[in-house]
Amino acid sequence: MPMGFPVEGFTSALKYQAQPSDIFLVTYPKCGTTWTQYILLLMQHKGKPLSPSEKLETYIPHLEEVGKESIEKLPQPRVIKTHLPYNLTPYHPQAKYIYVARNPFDCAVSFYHHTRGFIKHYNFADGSFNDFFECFIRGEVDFGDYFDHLIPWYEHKDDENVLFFTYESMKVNLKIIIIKIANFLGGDYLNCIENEQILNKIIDNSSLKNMKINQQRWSSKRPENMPSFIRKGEIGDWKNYFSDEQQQRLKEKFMMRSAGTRLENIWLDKGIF
Ligand code: PPS
Repeated sequence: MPMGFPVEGFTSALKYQAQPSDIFLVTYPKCGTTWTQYILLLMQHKGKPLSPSEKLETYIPHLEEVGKESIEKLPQPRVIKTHLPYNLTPYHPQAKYIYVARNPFDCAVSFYHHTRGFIKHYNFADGSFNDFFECFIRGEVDFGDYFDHLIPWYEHKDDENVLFFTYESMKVNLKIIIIKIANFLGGDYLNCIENEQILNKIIDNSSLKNMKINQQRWSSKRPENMPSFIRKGEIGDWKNYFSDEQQQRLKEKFMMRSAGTRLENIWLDKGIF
């Protein structure tokens, strides 16, 4: 767990009783959580953006940060963010689970900047990427090993109540992803894709350019000399950080952990690494 998250939040989160109407947004950190979280909110609000003084987490809170009591106060149906792994995520067969995955290379770089930037939580402001890489590849980072998170969820990607997609697919064609989300959630969410104007507003307000504005809506303030929370938002930034040896080591771990699954195809055949 990130330092700064109360332990009680975590222990009480594990006891949250999932409701049939719940929608869980599940991710490993730095894999597209905030982007998808905001898209869900925009879908609920017919594309209307959050005002600068509002916080995204008020509407879609982070389960293991706030604990179960705060979640239970929300009206139903609830949308709940979590980074918990599959076996710890509260489950109900009728609840819906949206899982967003991102390639581990870009995830590691994004996580490095996250860990540097939240100085009081991590005390890692002077840490190098090489230092962080060693933690990441050993799984000694917030929420544990990347592969321990991704693989069990990937194995459930075809479950009726799971929608699995990648950050990279959002970058390539966000409209298709929004349509998939609307069809998966049904009900009022379908209004967003039946009305072209609303759909365009959702796409526009969740663009990288617009999400870089008023970032206090999704993040606490970072020091001026650190990259902002919404940083580069690109595919392939890892190439600016990884040595050949680091690339090889993470690729080997990926191959080893994804052996016997079709996971490798979601990024390998797209030439991402
Ligand atoms: S967290 O802390 O786990 O909630 O972080 P998370 O939101 O999962 O991931 C942050 C990365 O997502 C990028 N991001 C975006 N990319 C493209 N378009 C939009 N609109 C967008 N919003 C967030 C953000 O920049 C982080 O990635 P990096 O690579 O660090 O830029």
